[in-house]
Amino acid sequence: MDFSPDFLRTWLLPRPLRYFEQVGSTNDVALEWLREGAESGAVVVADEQTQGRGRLGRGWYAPPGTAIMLSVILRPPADAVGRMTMLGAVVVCELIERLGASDVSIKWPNDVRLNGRKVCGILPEAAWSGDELLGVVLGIGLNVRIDFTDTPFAETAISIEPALGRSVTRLSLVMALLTLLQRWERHAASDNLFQAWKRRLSMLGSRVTVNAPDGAVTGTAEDVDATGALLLRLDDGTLRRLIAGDIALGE
Ligand code: BT5
Repeated sequence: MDFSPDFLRTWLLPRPLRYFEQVGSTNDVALEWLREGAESGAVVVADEQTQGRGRLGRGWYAPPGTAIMLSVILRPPADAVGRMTMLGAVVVCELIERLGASDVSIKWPNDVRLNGRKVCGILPEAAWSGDELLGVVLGIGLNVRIDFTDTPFAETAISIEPALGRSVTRLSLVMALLTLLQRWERHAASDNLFQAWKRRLSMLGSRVTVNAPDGAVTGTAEDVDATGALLLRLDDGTLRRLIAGDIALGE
């Protein structure tokens, strides 16, 4: 077994861990825990999710024993709340680069790519009590050894082990990920984080189509701003600022 919840629990102290062999969604557990008053840095890990969530009602695929599914409770300062996707993406990029991978990039807004394919998805979700922000749950799904053959993701997804050609334990990955997260979290509002994110973006200068909430828009991905928004130069010369949406490379 390449994962030990008991080892992780001790290593994490004083921060608490909730571990599940099987759960609906680690983000749902963490959001509930946050509302019950969980401390910052509390971690939820599952070996399998039955209701793993992506954005916009999409699902997340990961058979048991093959991936990292984790949610961390954070209480970022107001100026860093909008930076949680950026934070997660930079942390995961550094993690994979430290394993020796060279082709690691970020597809705006929330995919980490290895060799041009999605290796990780990031899902930050905030919990509110009226107008008061209780905190944020940062959900991370990382493919370690998922066999995507005969799945709908065979051409678009990748896992760390086959890409690197060697085995890695999920325990060591989770510990390294949480260590990097703790290090970067304090600098979530900094220009350093923004630059670390921006230089890994794969599509600046390329022609892209973004499925924005109000419909698809095509243009050149000119830049990003410090909030993480994408600045898209439309064909009529105007600049459109997009804060969320899906991006499709090419026309
Ligand atoms: C994401 O959504 O990429 C965010 C995924 C976050 C998953 C984590 S796991 C721990 C925590 N608990 C949860 O319930 N969720 C978080 P999005 O950008 O909407 O991408 C979802 C899409 O990626 C799906 O519709 C598929 O097309 C594709 N996909 C699903 N599983 C995948 C995988 N393992 N690897 C690569 N692509 C996948």
